[in-house]
Amino acid sequence: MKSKTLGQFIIEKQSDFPYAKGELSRLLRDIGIAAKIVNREVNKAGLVEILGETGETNIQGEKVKKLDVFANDQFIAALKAGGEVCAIASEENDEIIPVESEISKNAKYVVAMDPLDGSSNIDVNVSVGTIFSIYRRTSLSGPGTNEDFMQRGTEQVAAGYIIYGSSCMLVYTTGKGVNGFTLDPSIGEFCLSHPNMQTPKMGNVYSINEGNYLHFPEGVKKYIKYCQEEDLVTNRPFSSRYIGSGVADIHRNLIVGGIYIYPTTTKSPKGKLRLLYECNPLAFIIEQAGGKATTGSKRILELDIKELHQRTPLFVGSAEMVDMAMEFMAKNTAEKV
Ligand code: AHM
Ligand code: MG
Repeated sequence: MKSKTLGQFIIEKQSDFPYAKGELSRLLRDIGIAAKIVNREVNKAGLVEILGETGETNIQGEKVKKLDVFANDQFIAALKAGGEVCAIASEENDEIIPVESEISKNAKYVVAMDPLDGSSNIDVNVSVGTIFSIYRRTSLSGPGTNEDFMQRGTEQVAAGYIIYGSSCMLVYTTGKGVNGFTLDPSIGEFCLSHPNMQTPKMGNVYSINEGNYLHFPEGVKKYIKYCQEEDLVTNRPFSSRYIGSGVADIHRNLIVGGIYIYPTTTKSPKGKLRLLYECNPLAFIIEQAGGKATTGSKRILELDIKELHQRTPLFVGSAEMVDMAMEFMAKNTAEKV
């Protein structure tokens, strides 16, 4: 039987939102369109002049890659053309992008995104991703403002990611479970391949950049040692798997069970990952799939946000593994975040 396309699925689910007039559905459709264009370019990246750096550095102090810029431009263009957003925040832009146009004058939503996550993997043919988060605007009219983005993760209306991997997948939630769609290149449509995704309560994979070990908090160091110990009952040692593309690492762990940690380090005392467009959307998805996402002591979705590019440590994945890692953190109270 042919599986449902993303478009068909979205229309069917619209009845979950009795007051919805189709705007959110159209917004998700716009994201799907940009994702297909980015996927096309990622697939032929070695053949066209799109690998490498632009020569610029972004607000995060990171070197900007050509594909970062391409993906950013595609998502912004699709969102603007769709007319459902009044502002966009992106990892690639220091400030928000207010949207002012005739078609967006009644737009209810704002979108925060990391257009191409896992930048260090772009040039080496390893999976990268896009992360997005959708909020209802809090301002009343006109182009959106910075304030529209200063909402807790619990206020997200929808969130998702696209993984440009051995196949291209779009995974999203609107707060009623998580569904995954695989791009069928023969028809150019995302088709429902992973309905109602649930992450195992317990897994045996841990994902962390162990090169930073010496700079980790004591609780994380002890948890890593715990993962490496031999114990038949708990099936340890666990396997270490770290791609360096957060979307790919978290997607794998979502399916097979595991924990992904990006803690504070002495180099990045607030953590590396950004709350608005990386941690909140990923946390929303993982919680909806039955997992947990915390800073090591607090729930990610309940954090207050004060800055667009605010960073936070992240412990995310199978609920029992996150609980255990948090216990190790709590025993080292000085390091609570
Ligand atoms: P990016 O948005 O600049 O790509 O940074 C986020 C990425 C995550 O995808 C990944 O898990 C992590 O940074 C890797 O960082 P590191 O190279 O420090 O391990
Ligand atoms: Mg990123």
